[in-house]
This record gives sequence, structure tokens and C-alpha cells, in this order.
Amino acid sequence: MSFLSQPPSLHYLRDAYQSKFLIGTALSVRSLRGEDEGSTTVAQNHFNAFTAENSMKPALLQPSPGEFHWEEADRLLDLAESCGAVTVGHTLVWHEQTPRWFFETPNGAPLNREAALNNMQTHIAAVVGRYRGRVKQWDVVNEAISDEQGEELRPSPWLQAVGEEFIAEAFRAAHKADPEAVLIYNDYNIELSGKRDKTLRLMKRLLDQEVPVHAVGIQGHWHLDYPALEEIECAIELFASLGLRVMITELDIGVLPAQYQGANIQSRQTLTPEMNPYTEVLPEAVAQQQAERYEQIFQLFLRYQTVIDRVSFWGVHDGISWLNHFPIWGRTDYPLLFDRAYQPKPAFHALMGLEDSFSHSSTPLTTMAPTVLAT
Ligand code: 9MR
Repeated sequence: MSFLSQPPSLHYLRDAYQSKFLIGTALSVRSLRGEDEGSTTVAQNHFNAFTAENSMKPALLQPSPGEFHWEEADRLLDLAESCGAVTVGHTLVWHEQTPRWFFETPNGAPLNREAALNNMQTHIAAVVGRYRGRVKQWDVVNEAISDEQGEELRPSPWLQAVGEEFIAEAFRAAHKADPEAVLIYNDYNIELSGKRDKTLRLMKRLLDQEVPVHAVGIQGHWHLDYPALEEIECAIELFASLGLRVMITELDIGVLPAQYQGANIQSRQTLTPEMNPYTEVLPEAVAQQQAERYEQIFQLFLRYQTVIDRVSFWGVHDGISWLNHFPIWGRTDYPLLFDRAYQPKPAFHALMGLEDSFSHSSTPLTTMAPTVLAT
């Protein structure tokens, strides 16, 4: 029996949330090369939105001008379509995993604005054009907002080469290549007040110029201890108040000691035994704490199901999570719903157990006025 003809099951996450929002996952390079069949099976059973964790980033798709590597991206689409899942494209314009040739001559001299912009537009036209009608949602611009106080945009190679217009131009190019695709601005820590306000201002500027941006992607690289639910709720309300859809795009809940909060991959710390306490097994008490945290977060998402279209996890199982290598290389983290043996964890069962409360959606807790827009 094919996945498509299977009836909704009481055992699969995608079915439990079928009438609420898409439940997604990210597939690793290994998975897309067919080297992790266990992940693929879990993904096809439990998730109905697939993102490539790395395989559709510019460095992997177009390492040098005109040299495209489509194999893994094609495989993502084939896997998604074989089980009726939506494919999410990640990502078109980013400051990481983007080859220098987009902004520099072979000698390392900066390209002029027109040439850099043309490289961006050509890349978007080729990638979005190839998957037109098949990739339903695109993370068009990733992490353009600055982490620094008093600075609106990250001083990225794109900003330096093209100026702030690179953001609007990226969305316009994506829309031109596939007018039906849902176009997302995606970033981390934008649920926290500083970056949240900058995100609101950026979205407002884009909407005022009638730029085709449709949704804000809150990445959701979270922890047992942060962020506060109120921060997440406030961000969802404020983004939705602009008329934008909200996606949770890269959810994971790390359980290891943390000093750094965010996903700036340049932030690194040294490995010490105290920072890596669960090398053999996740203690039951911590697994329970994580389950409760996931449950509270999903209760919040369910309250906002009318504005949230998708909740995607950043990986299928604990063993392949990027958090095993960030911000400290070589730790053993447990941030996802499935363990290293592909078995569901207490957090998974907690989310399946929420099914009964689906019909009892209550009124949102806060109603925060978007005063930030006045600044
Ligand atoms: O999970 C990805 C990891 O395998 C890569 O090494 C890393 C390199 O940039 O990117 C990770 O994914 C990031 C995503 O593309 C954007 N948001 C933050 C994610 C975690 O760093």
C-alpha cells in the first residue's frame, strides 16, 4: 500500500495534526543520499512537510557559476511527493553557505552592485523555476536581521554588495519564478523583543512597497529554559497583525547546558565534561521535562492555529541534530521527538496526547499592541 492511499492513522504525528497545521521535518544530506533509511521512513510516516537541512543552500546547489547539483534536492521532492508531503525550499539568499563568486571576482575583488544582484536573480530564477509548482513554500531570505543592538540589518555580503534592496529583490525574483509559491522571511531569535521589533519594521517596509512576502518563519531553536512562552506568543500575534502567515520552521529543544542562545553558527565554545552531561543516555527526568516543554509550546501553537500554517522540526532524530555540534563541537544532545534508534520519545507521546484538547482552543493570553511600528 502506498503512503498516499493510507488512511489517517492514530499513530502518526502528521495525522494527529492534520486539520491544524503541517508538521514538518528537515532531511539531512545523509538521508537524501540514501544513507539513513531509518530517518526517511520516520519522515514519511510522521511528517507532511519536508525541508532539506542543507542540500538546497546555494553552496550545495550552485558551487560555481552555472554548475548545478540537483541530485539531493530532486530526491527531497521525490520523497515528499511519494508520501503526499509538501516540499519547503531552504534557502535562496543567506550570508552562510553561499560561495564567494556570488559577490566577488575570481581574484577576490568585490563585484559591482549590478553583477551581484544579477547573480542572485539568476540563481533564484534557476532554482525556483526548476521546482515551480512543486516546492510550495520558499525560505527566500534567511537571517538578514542583525543580532546587534542598534543595528537593523546584518552587515552580510549581500547587504554590502546590493544594499537593503537585496531583500525586496530576492522576494520579487522568487515571485516572478513561481507566482503560486508561499514566500517566507526566516530568522532565529525573532521572537525576542530586540529582533522582533526589527523584524516587524522590516516586514512593514516590505509590505509598504508591495513586496511579495507572505509569511514570517520563526526558526524555533529553543531550550528547556528559554524563551518564555509569552515572548513566542507576542511574536506570533505581532507578525500575524501585519497580515502575514506564521511558520515555525526549525524547531528543536536542546537539553544541554547553554550559554549561547540563538543560531549564529560563528558562535563557538570549548567542550568540557560539565557542558556535556548526558553522553550515554538522556535521564528520564530530563526527557519528561522536555516533553512538558514541547507540550506547552504546542498548546500555544494550537491556540494560534488560524495563523500558523506549518510547524517543522530541524531534523528527524537526536543522532543527526546540528545541536550535537553547536555551539560546542562533539556533544550529545537530545532535542527532537525521536531518539538515536528512531524510537519515539516522551516528547512525541506528549504531542500525540494533545489530540484530545484540540477542540478546546481558548482565547489567546495576550493582546499586545504593535507600538513598535511607530518607531
Ligand atoms: O543544520 C544545519 C547544519 O547541518 C549546517 O552545518 C549549518 C551550516 O550553516 O546550517 C544548519 O542549519 C541552519 C539553517 O540552515 C538556518 N538556521 C539555523 C540552522 C542551524 O544552524
